[in-house]
Amino acid sequence: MQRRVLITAALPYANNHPHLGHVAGVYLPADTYHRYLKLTGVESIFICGSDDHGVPIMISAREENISPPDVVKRYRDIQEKVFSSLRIEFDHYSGTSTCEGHDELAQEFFLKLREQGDIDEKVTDQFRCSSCEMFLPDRYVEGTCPLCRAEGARGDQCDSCGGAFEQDMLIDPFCANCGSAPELTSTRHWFFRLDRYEQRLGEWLESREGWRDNVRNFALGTVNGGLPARCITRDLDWGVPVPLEEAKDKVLYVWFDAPVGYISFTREMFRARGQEEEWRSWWTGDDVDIVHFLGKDNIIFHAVIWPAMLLGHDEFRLPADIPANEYLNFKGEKFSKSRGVGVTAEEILELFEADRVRYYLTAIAPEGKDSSFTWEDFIQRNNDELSDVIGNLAHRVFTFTSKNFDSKIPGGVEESPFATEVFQVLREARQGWTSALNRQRFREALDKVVTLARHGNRLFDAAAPWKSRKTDPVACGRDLAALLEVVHGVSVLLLPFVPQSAARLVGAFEQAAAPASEVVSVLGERPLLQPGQPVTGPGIVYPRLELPDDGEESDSGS
Ligand code: B3M
Ligand code: ZN
Repeated sequence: MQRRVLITAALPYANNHPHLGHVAGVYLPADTYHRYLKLTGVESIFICGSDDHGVPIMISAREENISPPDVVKRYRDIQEKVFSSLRIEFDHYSGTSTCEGHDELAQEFFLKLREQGDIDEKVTDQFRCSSCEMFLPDRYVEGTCPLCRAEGARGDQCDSCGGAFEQDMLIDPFCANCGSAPELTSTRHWFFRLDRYEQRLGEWLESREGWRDNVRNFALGTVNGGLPARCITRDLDWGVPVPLEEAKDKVLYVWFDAPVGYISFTREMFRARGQEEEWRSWWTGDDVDIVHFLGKDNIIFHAVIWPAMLLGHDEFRLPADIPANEYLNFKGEKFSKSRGVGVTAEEILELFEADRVRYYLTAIAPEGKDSSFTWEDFIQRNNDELSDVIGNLAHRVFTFTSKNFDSKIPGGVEESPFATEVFQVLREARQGWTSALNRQRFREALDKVVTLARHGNRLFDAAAPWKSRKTDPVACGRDLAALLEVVHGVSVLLLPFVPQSAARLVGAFEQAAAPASEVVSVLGERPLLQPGQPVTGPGIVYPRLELPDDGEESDSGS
């Protein structure tokens, strides 16, 4: 049975500008994977949207004196614009506060779990600020650390000594929002009994083959360490209402409703297309692999808590894979818009084409470990690889064809040791590329393409068609036809990574080859270009780049 794939990318909070760390770790790999699947004929959908609930969004709204939906709208527009400039193309981009039926589905999860005894109630004491009229989540109550006496401890932890303690132990607590002293106030909350899922989660995680070690080991370690009940309600007025009479002023914890968005957004998309029930087959079908892309700080939610919710709800499939990435850093620090560390997607896109950004972020993808963005490296990888290896190969082969063969595919690839070598190199590249992409190893897959192009340049040098043109025109045409096959192969294999520029390269072969989706699985198996058909090189696709002014400054340490 042909498999279908449902791809999700972690829902960005609707209060920040996507930075390159998010793009490199989550959205770009998910989009590349989606493009790869489509190119190879696998039916797949790509779902995302904004994570609209939670305290930070409420606080942003208060600070700016606007409503949470206004904050959400503003950031969702920014997100959609950034994603579309990067050619990250979702099949549906929604949002947890606007998606039709989202609240109800999240509530259904809550009620189902509660019915089967997975949810406990408890009354606890929490800080409440009477001037802000709200209970204060941990990061909004500050004070002096009871352990080391440092100021600036937050909620239940202290950054100075690294200690953790109960909220009510803080000395001289004050509301981070308005500065007044909060009062301990008792309040009732609902807790998800994760311990009831420990065994099933453990067995399931044990059986996950091919998952990234960081994801599986971390999740297994968490489960094996025992899962305490987690509070899944909050005293806030922004979020999905808790569906109980006795919890009128409470909402579901943002991490309880957010992953449900993956399902509610899928349903919304199909309903908008007039396919009322189609969503269900994507969430229940045995033939569907659900793949969640995310950053490492989200592993616990996707590999432990969300699967427990799905097991409890007992209707939808568990994720087939969770390719979580490590972090992309900027000068050794985590990207952070609020702390002014790094580059936002908007900033870099003002200076460079999307494909240049996509190329570099894939080339340094933080797959197995953290990686680091620097401007020098950005320029260098683009120049050394895209310009000097790939662009150069394409340019010299197209130019030679236009000058000497009237821009037509020469008379066919014939058997020759040279052609044999070319086809072997092409086949190996395609196989390596496929295997890496099936394992979501984007960096490795891209490297296969660059290596193929490098090989192509060496083969061009070895064939020296500028010499054989005079001494043996037949051999010259035969070798050039084989080299054109390499350029075509490189162009097709680049499509998922740098879609716009690769499409220009592939476009050169429009009349000489079948569409990329038809040839991608047979690259290197046989000649794919029709002799006598025109090929029109697109000119210089990857001109060399120069360091931007502020890039130089920001990396020279000045
Ligand atoms: N909103 C993203 C983050 O932690 C978080 C993902 C939700 S995915 C269901 O930055
Ligand atoms: Zn306050």
